[in-house]
Amino acid sequence: MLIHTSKSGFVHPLASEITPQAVWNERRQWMGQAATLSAGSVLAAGLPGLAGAAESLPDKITPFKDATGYNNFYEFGTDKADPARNAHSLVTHPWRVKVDGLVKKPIEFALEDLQKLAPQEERVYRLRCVEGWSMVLPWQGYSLAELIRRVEPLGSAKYVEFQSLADPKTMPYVGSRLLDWPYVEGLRLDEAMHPLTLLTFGMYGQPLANQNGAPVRLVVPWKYGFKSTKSLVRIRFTDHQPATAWNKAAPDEYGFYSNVNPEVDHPRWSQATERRLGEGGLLTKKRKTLMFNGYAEQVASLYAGMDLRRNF
Ligand SMILES: Nc1nc2c(c(=O)[nH]1)N[C@H]1C(S)=C(S)[C@@H](COP(=O)(O)O)O[C@H]1N2
Ligand SMILES: [Mo]
Repeated sequence: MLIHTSKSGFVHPLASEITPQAVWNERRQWMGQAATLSAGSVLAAGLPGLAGAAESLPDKITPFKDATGYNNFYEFGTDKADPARNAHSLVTHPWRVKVDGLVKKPIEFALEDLQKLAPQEERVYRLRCVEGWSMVLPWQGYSLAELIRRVEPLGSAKYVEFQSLADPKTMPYVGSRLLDWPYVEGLRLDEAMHPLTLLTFGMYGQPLANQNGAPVRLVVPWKYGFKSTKSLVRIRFTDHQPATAWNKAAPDEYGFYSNVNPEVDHPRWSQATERRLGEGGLLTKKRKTLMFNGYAEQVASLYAGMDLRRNF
């Protein structure tokens, strides 16, 4: 079985087809054990460079009901239960995604064609919300780099902007003054090209639930959750840093980079620890937040020489 477990994250490719739920559940149990075991054996081996690992518990997949019942999707309300309650109104068929800006081959995809652009695989990623909770989800998709290579960015393209749908008829809070709509996020081109950056169509062996950003979203696992734009309709290549929704709303609180960093606090709270969804209640011991959410080995080099306190 092709499972590759690294010290700080785990990614395991599988057949391109989305697995039926029953088979998936069975395999999931096995995977959970494998993930736990390997975290244990790394500790037993006493490998260097793992400071703090002893205090971090092994990851388990977050229960489906937590992943689909506790969400941020402000287009559908600000309470964590609002997206699950309200996102049934989102219409995900037909769906188109435009890819344009500074590229040689701009294109508009029908969702079905975008889904088939590259083989999809399952990736188990941690996602850490800037508000202090986290989860571990089995996503399905392919590296965004697959798409980027096909549109051939021009030499002048330095950033990528991601736009969510903003349809006031189906998204009750679009038009409210919560944020400047549409929801926009951005990455540097090299961040967008990083193999961990996932163009995501499914989770738990199923198409994405509406509240999780159906029918296609981004997942950038080493950054705070708000960088992972839901319900994407446009991907645009630019020569300047995109003005992002949260950065515009509160520039001192939500920086453009927003890499998970336990040493750089949010102005209103510490980022040193997190609560894992599905792991008991408010009295359960918190987990240590890991640098780059545990993906430092893969992504730290993207930020070599950068002051991560200034570029928060
Ligand atoms: N369009 C859009 N995308 C969004 C958000 C949002 O409000 N609107 N919330 C973000 C935040 S703050 C987080 S933590 C994650 C949550 O993803 P999940 O609900 O699948 O856990 O989605 C991100 N993507
Ligand atoms: Mo978040």
